[in-house]
Amino acid sequence: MSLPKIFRVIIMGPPGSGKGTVSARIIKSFLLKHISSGDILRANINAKTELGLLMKSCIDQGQLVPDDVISRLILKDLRALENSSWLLDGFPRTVSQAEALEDAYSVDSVLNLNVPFQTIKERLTSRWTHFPSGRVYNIDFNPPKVPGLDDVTGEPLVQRDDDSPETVTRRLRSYETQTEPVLEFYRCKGVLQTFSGTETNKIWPHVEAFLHKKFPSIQQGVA
Ligand code: G5P
Ligand code: MG
Repeated sequence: MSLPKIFRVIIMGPPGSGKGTVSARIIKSFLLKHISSGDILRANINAKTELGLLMKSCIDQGQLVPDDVISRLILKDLRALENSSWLLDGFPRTVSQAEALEDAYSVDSVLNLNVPFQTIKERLTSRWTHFPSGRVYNIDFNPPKVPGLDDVTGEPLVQRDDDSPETVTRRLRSYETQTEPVLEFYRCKGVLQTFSGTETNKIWPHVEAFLHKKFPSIQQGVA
């Protein structure tokens, strides 16, 4: 009997392009485990782990954390998911990270959300997050049912320290210099699929149709 195929998918895009929002929709419809590097780092900061304390100033300043630190962290989590299909959000973000991932796993698809920087700047100042789960809200786009509180747990929402306009500008700059070359890395491997637009609700049907066609066996409800 052959083992079921494991699918490995990455979601990329500039800060605020909707990676978290689209990932939440993907895992509702597809049997993929969502791993977000930013959520893992913020959980470490919240729990005041040694790693979290070391990385906090880097993240608050809108800089990337060192490649070896984040690669070790993510590859350890992926090893624990050896028999599951996964969706990786926020990693890899440099060519060196992409190479470290490639040494361990081959990636089936890279979904690239291509959203203009001006749209992103407007979005991030009105983002509210539930840190324990990583659920994101936006005052205009998807407000919580009760202002300031998470829909599922009723716990308070907070704004990320790195969502100030100056830090967002720095994050976008580091995306251009350090992360855009990763798109080329995956384009050369023939696995890059780009989705362009300014609204997640218009981008999402294209992502969903692509995944349905490419990975029919991991739709929720398909045995
Ligand atoms: P993160 O956490 O990976 P970013 O900067 O890549 O952070 P971010 O900010 O989490 O990405 P996103 O997930 O792409 O953005 O977007 P989102 O949260 O879904 O949506 C943004 C907002 O827009 C939300 O409020 C959402 O509700 C709203 N929205 C969505 N769609 C629409 C729409 O159509 N219209 C409107 N109006 N609103 C919408 O990384 C954080 C930091 O961690 C470190 C770095 O320091 C990084 O800066 N880090 C790493 N460092 C090194 N290497 C790595 N691999 C690292 N990973 C993380
Ligand atoms: Mg995110």
